[in-house]
Amino acid sequence: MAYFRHSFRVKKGLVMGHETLVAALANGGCAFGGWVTLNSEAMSGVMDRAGYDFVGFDCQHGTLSEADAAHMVRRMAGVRAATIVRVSANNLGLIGKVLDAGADGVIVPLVNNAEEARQAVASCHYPPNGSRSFGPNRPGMPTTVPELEAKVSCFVMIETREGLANAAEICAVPGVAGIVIGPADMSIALGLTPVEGFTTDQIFEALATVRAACEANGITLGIFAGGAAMVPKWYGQGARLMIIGSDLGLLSQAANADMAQAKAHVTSLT
Ligand code: 3PY
Ligand code: MG
Repeated sequence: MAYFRHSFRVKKGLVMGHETLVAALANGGCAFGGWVTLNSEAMSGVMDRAGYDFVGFDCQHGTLSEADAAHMVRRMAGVRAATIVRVSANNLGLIGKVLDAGADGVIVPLVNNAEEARQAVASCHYPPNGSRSFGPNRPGMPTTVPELEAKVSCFVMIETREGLANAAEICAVPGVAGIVIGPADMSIALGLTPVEGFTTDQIFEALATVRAACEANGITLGIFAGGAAMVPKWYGQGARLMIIGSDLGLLSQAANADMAQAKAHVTSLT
């Protein structure tokens, strides 16, 4: 593809960006994401080097805006990991901004029904298939509409009571690449505490509903896993795209462990 040929950081034969995501999900495989919530290019570099299949940028709950994410995505031209941005809202301008920078996909939060899912998909496609405006701005990106459209995956989140009730129609919208479950918001929708979505089995029934709708339409079921230790649990529920580690979470875990180790050393010496 043209955007591979033009990138000077790409080594011949290496799988890159969108293709990394496709390869990870092929034949029932799992795609694992590292999650960037801090507005720092150092974070995206660390995530790519760690070997995640995709690097996700969180404009909904992270400290970065879509403009910040676009800047970081643009700097990731030619890297191995795919880049996926969770936009802060289901909005044509915001989605266009990150796709113009070369993002390989978007995750659109809080999608409640088929109409909202169609809107998300339309923002990823040019007329007559959608409403995206033309303006790719990362050097080396493809220049034709079919190539630009082919490299973009549109994931939508089901994490509300209404979204859950409409899971079948949302999953049937052409162009939806997959569903991402937000366990915290889903828990709230079900009358639970946000943390119960991760620590109990109480959202399993809701997950099974979404899983069935995904399987009926041949699309991917994804989830914010809450850590690598949770992979077996979600894998068993059918999830094949998992966001497992965030910069802030991993950093605070490491910092806590580091400090505990330092204190333990001093205790053992005194
Ligand atoms: C949720 O758990 O609701 C999420 O969206 C994770 O960020
Ligand atoms: Mg959420």
